[in-house]
Amino acid sequence: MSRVGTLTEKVRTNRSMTDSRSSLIRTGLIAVLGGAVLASCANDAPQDTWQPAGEYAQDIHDLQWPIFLVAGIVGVIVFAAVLYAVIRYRDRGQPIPEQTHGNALIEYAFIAIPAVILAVIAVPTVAMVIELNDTSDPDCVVNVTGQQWWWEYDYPVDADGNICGFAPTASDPLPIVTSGQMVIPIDAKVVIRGTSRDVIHSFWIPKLNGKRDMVPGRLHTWNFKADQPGIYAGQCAEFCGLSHANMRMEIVALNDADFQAWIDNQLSPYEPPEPDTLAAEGEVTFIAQCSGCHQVNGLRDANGDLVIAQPDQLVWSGAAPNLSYLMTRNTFAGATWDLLTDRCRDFVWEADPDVFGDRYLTGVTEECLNEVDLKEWLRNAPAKKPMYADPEELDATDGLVRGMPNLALSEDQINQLVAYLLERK
Ligand code: HEC
Ligand SMILES: [Cu+2]
Repeated sequence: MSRVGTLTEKVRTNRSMTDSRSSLIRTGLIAVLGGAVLASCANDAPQDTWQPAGEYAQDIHDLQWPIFLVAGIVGVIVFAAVLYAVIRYRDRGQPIPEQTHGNALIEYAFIAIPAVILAVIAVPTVAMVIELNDTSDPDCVVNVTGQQWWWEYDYPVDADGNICGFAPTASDPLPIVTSGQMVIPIDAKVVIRGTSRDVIHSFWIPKLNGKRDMVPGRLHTWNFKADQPGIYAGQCAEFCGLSHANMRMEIVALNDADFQAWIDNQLSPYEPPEPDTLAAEGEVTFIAQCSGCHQVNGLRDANGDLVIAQPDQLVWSGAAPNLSYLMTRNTFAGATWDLLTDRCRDFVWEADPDVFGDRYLTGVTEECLNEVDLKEWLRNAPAKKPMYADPEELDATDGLVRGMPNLALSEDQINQLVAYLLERK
């Protein structure tokens, strides 16, 4: 090669070296800025595993950090080696180097080093998995059942007549049945016994523990403990069909006195609406239109007979939410919509732990009711939350609805029902 040739070659190489360097810097900057933006979003994210709020999530977090660190160091070393090789050995038209078969020592080392790292990481990881799965000696047991597309919680009465370790004031208490928001006492080891009535769902409250799949025909246990009163949000983490994205759940943690108040309220007797009110008309409409699927404990028909829902004859999963105390929760339909207006929602959700319980137990008042979403739901539920719940879709479900159908209610009926439901607390 002539001298001139070598020179131009050199200049070309240098220039493309600078190009690649500046593009590298650009990419690096974008990555750092992007990371900063993401990190700032995550600052008060409700579903952040990096902000544990109870023992089990804290355990996972304490394990996650050192492993993330080890993985990070390995990642940086690998990245640096790749970068070095890419720059140092990039194609400058040089002849292909001599090909060798490999180096036994290096190959063994590359097997041994990761094996040792993984073995070291495995020790605390396996220990932690075993510890997290120890669901013995619960302070409180809640049965959790997933179905398309909401969670039901029922609180069994134990042999001593206690619910979740608390003695209800009511004698002969019934099990409490609720949905969307699972209410627990703080600082208690709450064990859920979970399953599903249709497909596989996954129960996940990131700030309180990892995920647990809920498989039909099987029983899965999982622990929860919350340090502070408040609402901890989560969502179904296993694709479960059309409205998977609308299947959320919340754990509401209350201090002991507030939890006791919650239990007693959930067992309080049915209060029929005052005669000749909109709510009284709503009760009649409810019995006619809704009570086939939805249970309201203690509701009696015109003959004085108890009205018992039979959702198993109408709904694919065999269940519909119990509406006896609907207005004590503050979200509905798979915890996807608020029963509270935005302002009232913030007042509860952003409350300091010491006043949270009081605000939560107030439930939904007339001034705070988010009528818009509730009415939209009653007007046409499948339009709001995609479900296979309308007659033309029933072929796929053997004549049973999946979710809540469009009941073609009039606006008058809807107003009556809202007035009636507003008293369910
Ligand atoms: C064919 C059965 C069926 C009938 C009839 C029915 N619903 Fe529903 N409803 C459901 C199912 C199933 C859900 C759960 C849907 C979901 O969240 O995915 C539901 C959810 C709801 C919810 C949300 C409850 C919660 O805690 O999340 C309300 C409120 C409700 N229905 C009110 C009514 C009213 C009022 C009527 C009568 C006008 C009615 N429903 C009639 C099946 C029914
Ligand atoms: Cu699901």
